[in-house]
Amino acid sequence: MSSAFVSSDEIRDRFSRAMSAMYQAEVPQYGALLELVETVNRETLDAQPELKASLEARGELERLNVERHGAIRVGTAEELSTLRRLFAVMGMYPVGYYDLSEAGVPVHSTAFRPVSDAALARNPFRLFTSLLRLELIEDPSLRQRAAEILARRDIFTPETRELITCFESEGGLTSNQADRFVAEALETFRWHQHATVDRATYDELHAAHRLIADVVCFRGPHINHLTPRTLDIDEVQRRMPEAGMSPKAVIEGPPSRQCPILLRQTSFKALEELTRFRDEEQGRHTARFGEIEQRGVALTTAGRRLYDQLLNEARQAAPGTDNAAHQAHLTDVFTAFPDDDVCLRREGLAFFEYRLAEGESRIEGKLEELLAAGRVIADPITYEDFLPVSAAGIFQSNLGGQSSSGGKEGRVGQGNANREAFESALGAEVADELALYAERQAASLKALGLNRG
Ligand code: OOG
Ligand code: NI
Repeated sequence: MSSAFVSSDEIRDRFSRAMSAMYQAEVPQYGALLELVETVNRETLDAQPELKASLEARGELERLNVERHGAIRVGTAEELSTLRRLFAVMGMYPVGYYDLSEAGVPVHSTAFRPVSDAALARNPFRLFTSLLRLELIEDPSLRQRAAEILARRDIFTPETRELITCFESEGGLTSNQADRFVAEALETFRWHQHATVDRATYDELHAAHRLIADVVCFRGPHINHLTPRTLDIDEVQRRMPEAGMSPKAVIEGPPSRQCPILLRQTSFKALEELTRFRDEEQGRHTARFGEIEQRGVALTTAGRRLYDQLLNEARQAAPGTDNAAHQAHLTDVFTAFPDDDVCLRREGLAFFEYRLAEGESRIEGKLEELLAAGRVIADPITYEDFLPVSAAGIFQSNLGGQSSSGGKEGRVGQGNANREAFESALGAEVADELALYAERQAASLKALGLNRG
C-alpha cells in the first residue's frame, strides 16, 4: 500500500529540522548564528527588491529558511555504504568527488543531496561526508590500531538498520516509521562526550593528524557543523564578533560580485569541549563549529576552469589573513570573470534555466531573440555543491588554525585522488554534478520546445 508512505522529501525535511534542533541544543552558538543569518537575510531582501523577486520566481525564497548543509566524517567502508543507504531513505544521493588529501587533509568526500528540481525546492539539505584515508597514516602499527578501534564500533542503532532494510524492501516508510527513523538516525550524528579510547591513544592519533583522532576516538560521526544560507556573507562575517562568535580569518571562495558564482563560505571557530577519555575525566577535544554560506550560479566546465585558474592566480600572491585585503585582491584578480548574466550565459560560463515570461503561452523563434524580447527568461541555476579548495580551508581553520598550505601535521602522507577506492567503499558511483546542471538546463529548453542557439 504505497499510498500510506510518506515521501522521501518529507522524511528529509523532518530529519533536517530535527538535526538543526539537536545541534542548537548541543552548540548554542549555532542558534545565535541562525538568528544573525535570518536578520541579515531579512534586511537584504528589504533592501534589494529585485533580488527578492528573482528568488521568488525561482522558488528559492521559500527554501531559504530551511536551507542548510552539514558535515560528518567516517572511518570505514561499511559506515560509508550504510550511510548511503540511510540517506537514500531521505532522497539524498552521493554527488561529486572531492579529494582533500592534496591540501594535507587525509580524507576524500562526497555530498549526499537531493537531485531533482522538486526535491531541491522542497528542502535542499545536504551532508558533506568524508571518509578517512587510513592508508595515509605512515606508521603501520598506528594505522593498524586505528583500524581495529574502528572495527569495534557500530555507528547505527539496530532500529535504524531495520528501518533502512524495511524502506528498501517495502519501497517506503509510513509516517510513524518515518518519525522513528528520524529519531533513530539522529543518534548516529549526536555528540558523545565519552571517547572510546584512553588518553594516550587519543594523543598518538591526534599527533598523526587531529582529524584522525576526531574520526577514530568516538562512538560515532558527530555532526561537526551546520550551515545556513545567507544572502550577504560579508555582512554576517562583519557582525559575527558582536554576536559573540569568532569568525575564521577569511571568507573562502570567489569575491563578492554583482552576479554571485558558485559558493562563498566562512565559519566560526570550533569549540573546545569537555571529553572523557577511558582513563581521564577532564580531556578536551575541538570538533564542532558553525558555518555560513552564500550560493551563486553553477558554472559550466569552461566557467569552472576559469574560476580555478583565477583562484590559483590569486593564491600565488595572496596578501595573508586580513579579510579586507584578501577580498580586495580577489576582486582584482576576478575582474577577468564576466560579471553580468547575459555575458555568463552567452559565453557558456554558467548554467541557466529557461521559462516563459508571465502572460506568454506559445512561443516560436530563436532563443536569443525571445530573450531579447523579454518573452523568455533565463534564471541562473543555483550551485548546489561544494568546492574542494574552500572545503580544505574550512577543515584547516577548525583543526587549529593553520593555513591550508600544510602546516605541522607531518605524520600523514599526501595521497593521490582515488575516486575508484572511494566509490568501492561507498558501494556506488557518485553522480557528476556538472551533468546534473546540464540536464536541468536542457530540460528547461526542451519544455519550451526550444534548443540552445
Ligand atoms: C567538512 C569541511 C568542508 C564545506 O562546507 O566545504 C565543508 C568537515 O570539516 O568535515 O563542510
Ligand atoms: Ni560546510
